[in-house]
Amino acid sequence: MPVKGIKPECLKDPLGDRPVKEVSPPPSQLMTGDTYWTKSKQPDMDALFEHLNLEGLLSQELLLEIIKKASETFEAEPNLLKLNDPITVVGDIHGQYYDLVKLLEVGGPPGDNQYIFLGDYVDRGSFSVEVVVTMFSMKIRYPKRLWMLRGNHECRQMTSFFNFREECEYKYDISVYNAIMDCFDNLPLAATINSKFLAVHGGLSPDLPNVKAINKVNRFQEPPKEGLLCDLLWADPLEPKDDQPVKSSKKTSPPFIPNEVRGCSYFYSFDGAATFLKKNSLLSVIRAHEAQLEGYKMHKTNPSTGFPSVITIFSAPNYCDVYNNKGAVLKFDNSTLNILQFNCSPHPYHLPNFMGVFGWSMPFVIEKVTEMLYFILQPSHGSDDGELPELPEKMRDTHRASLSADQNEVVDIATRLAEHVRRAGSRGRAIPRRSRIACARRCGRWPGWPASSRRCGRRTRPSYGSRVSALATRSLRGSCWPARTAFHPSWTCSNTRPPLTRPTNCGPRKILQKEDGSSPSKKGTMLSSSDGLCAGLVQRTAPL
Ligand SMILES: [Mn+2]
Repeated sequence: MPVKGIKPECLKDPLGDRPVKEVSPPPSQLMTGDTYWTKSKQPDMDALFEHLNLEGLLSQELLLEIIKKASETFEAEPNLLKLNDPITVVGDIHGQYYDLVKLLEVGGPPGDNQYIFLGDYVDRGSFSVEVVVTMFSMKIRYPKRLWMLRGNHECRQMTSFFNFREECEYKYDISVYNAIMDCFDNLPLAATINSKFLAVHGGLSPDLPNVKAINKVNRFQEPPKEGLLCDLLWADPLEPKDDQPVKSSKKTSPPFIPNEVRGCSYFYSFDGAATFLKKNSLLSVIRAHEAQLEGYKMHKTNPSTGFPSVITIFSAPNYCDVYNNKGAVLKFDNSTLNILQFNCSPHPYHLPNFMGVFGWSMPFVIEKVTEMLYFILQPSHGSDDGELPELPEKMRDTHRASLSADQNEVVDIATRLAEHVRRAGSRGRAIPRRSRIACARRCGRWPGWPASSRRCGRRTRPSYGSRVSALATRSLRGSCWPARTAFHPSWTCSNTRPPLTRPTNCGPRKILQKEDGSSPSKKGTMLSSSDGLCAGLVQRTAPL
């Protein structure tokens, strides 16, 4: 049993031959209620972080207890939370536990600072379970200081399609997954901050005339493919196209158009957002749901308030380990909006789809054995024998004299095979042409291979290296890789998703100079909304 207050006991290294010594070995024991709960029956956050940082797991009993407690807390909350500053707003996390730890450092300790998370805690990254455990534990510890909204990934359909379900089954089992899904059904959907900002994962809906309507939704369910609940989780702001002439922006655009990128829900236009904001006396919609290179994006400024109509915040730096984007959080304090950016943190590596190293290396073995068998079974051409080089004299006289006739024959075959391989290689044809049927049979039998290699009629199979990278693609389950946007699983994939671009209207600097022409301060830039609803907007970069 681990003893309270003492560093978790780690796996031993009796021979001292671990190749990467600067990485601590994982804890040898599961965390149980004895070390997790303090005397006052609160989660011991320090002990939990220490355990999870080392890739420690929890006992299933404890994990289910945490999920149940958090679930009960969420269930008691309304669909629409009413919050006030000071508060820090956080966007998508996507299973990037080690970046969440960094985020909490940048934003300040969760007990001393109020936080609201806008959803998408799971999928994509390999540490979604750790993110969920941390978030739920913080919720239990600080129920009125930490708030969690539902994102479009917090549902059964997305987590089965992406990798969270697989991760739960790999690290724990399906009962843990089911308990987490039931808990996600209880998450609230949106929040108002200072009655001036609407915080939500995706955005607005044609079925949302006013914010109060959010409280009328039955949220305790798997989100449907359409309707208000779907739109709050899925909608995106419509971005004006670069080639669009300026004059057309004066015309009123339709408030909502179908969102073909996501395969469900809508794009809400600037006019749609501005109308909604005015009707509800709101200043801005703060949402997550879209990766941003700078970690945030200020969408089109509303001329009547001088404030961006929509702000996107994204808190998963170096998203999917490939985007090289910054993460950011918004800090509201004293009606001032601060943007804190942060970079990614190193994390342990997992093979795609939590594949074991044996499963991963199996295709290598099969490839080599197939190649070997092919050459052994290949009928030899008479002419080849004559062309084979003589064995070195020393080998013939000394070594081969000690072998039996059979053994000598084996050596002959091996020498001939080696020569075949050498010649085939020099002709650029390591693996000869094979019949379609044989290829189909062979490729079709190995479930670990990505779909592309099952396509037959290829002259040669793609190398294992390319199959491994294709597996990485499959692990992200996007049709193109890296997948730019999460799309509804019911959607048929194509390579038409929009690229991740540098925000065009993102700088508070830009907005500021447009609004009042004053020069930016050294620490950042200030923006005041014309009606004085929000005193300022400051951008600062956290020390990285
Ligand atoms: Mn999302």
